[in-house]
Amino acid sequence: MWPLLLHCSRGADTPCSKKGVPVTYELPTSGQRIRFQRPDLPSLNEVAPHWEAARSAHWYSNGGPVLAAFSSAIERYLGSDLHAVPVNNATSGLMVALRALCGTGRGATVLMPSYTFAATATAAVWAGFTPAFVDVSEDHWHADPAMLQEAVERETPAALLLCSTYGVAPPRATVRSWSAIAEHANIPLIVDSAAGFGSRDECGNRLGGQADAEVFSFHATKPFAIGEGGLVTTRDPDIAVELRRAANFGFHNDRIVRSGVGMNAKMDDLHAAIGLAVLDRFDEVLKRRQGYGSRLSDAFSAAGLSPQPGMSAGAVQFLPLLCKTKEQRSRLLASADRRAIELRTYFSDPLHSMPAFSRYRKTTPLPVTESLAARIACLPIYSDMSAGVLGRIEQLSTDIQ
Ligand code: T4K
Repeated sequence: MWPLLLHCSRGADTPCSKKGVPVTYELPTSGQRIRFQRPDLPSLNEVAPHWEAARSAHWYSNGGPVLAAFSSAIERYLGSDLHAVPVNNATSGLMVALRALCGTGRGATVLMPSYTFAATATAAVWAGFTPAFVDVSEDHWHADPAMLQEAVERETPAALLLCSTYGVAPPRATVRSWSAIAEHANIPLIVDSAAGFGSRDECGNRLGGQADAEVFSFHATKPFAIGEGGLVTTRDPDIAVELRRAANFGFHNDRIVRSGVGMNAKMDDLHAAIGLAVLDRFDEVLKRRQGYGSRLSDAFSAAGLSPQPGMSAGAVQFLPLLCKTKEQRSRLLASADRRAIELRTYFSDPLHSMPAFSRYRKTTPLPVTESLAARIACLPIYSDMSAGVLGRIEQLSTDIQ
């Protein structure tokens, strides 16, 4: 059911405004329907103390005081001597990373999985590169190092743009192989960890240092949610300078744009203020999301559905579960529909099957990608799920046994 109209006459004694044009908000009236995501951003009261720092400095973007405080807080949170470059969303973060590390694309090939969100390939195309797709491993759903090695030899790519699929940390050995392949080919490794801010790898380290540049999303639907926003991290101070430059029109300190044309991918201070408020409670949010993920994953294991290895240490944007067969997935989706629960099937269709991307080369057949895409079902996860909501989702598992 959509929408509920909330009329808010400015001039009336409402929280909306003091005077002027009436404002109408269209709010979803979902009734009993369980939405796939239901973001919960901080209240204005929580954001206000941070925002006041921008107001008292009269500095709202282009590296204002709140943005600087947010960058430092993120660096302290991630640790490991990482440099943090906040950006206005992960898609532009990927474009900035590609341009900072590889210059203008001129159509050069970038290897990436097809089993990812459209933004990964979109960013490469907008930055001037040509995607070529590699398969993922059925063991962990991240790019398969053996396939990658073969593809690098054949395609001589300009960069590897690999993913922490669903924001879950790839096994350390896999990341080591990716790095070795990139290093041997003398090309940069960029990792799209969009949903992975706060995820930990098998050694307990937070993601952020897996590549020459790693990219996170702070979109409203992500566990670390500020509305629109993102982050690029790197260990290398020189790369950090290039990333900041690429996100700020390409300006050097003397405000001259030299070889590399940049873009405007800056995060503003209001989003940084929201980010500081999110950071205050993020560990608690992560703990809850991981708890819901484990509970639902256990409930569905009786029906033979399996989670991605490493999920329990992830930030758990939502819960992807692999059905035994595509028929079982169809039954699950139909049952969810009947019970008014919104499920999703990310990443189906995989990119190589989408019309906009099907012209790009598959470096090999992609059987694992196709098998995952045909059987994946993603369950809702929020930061605050009631026992009632969790119970209703669990009921689906009994429908498909
Ligand atoms: N790389 C990867 C691997 C990614 O997964 C993504 C984004 C990116 C890069 C790019 O990151 P950004 O440039 O966005 O920072 C959503 C997100 O918009 C997208 O950020 C995310 N991946 C993707 C996996 O999910 P949609 O188009 O599928 O979302 P949508 O609008 O259908 O909403 C999903 C659910 O959330 C629905 O139940 C509605 C609900 N919702 C959504 C919003 C925004 C709310 O209840 N409230 C809200 O404010 O892409």
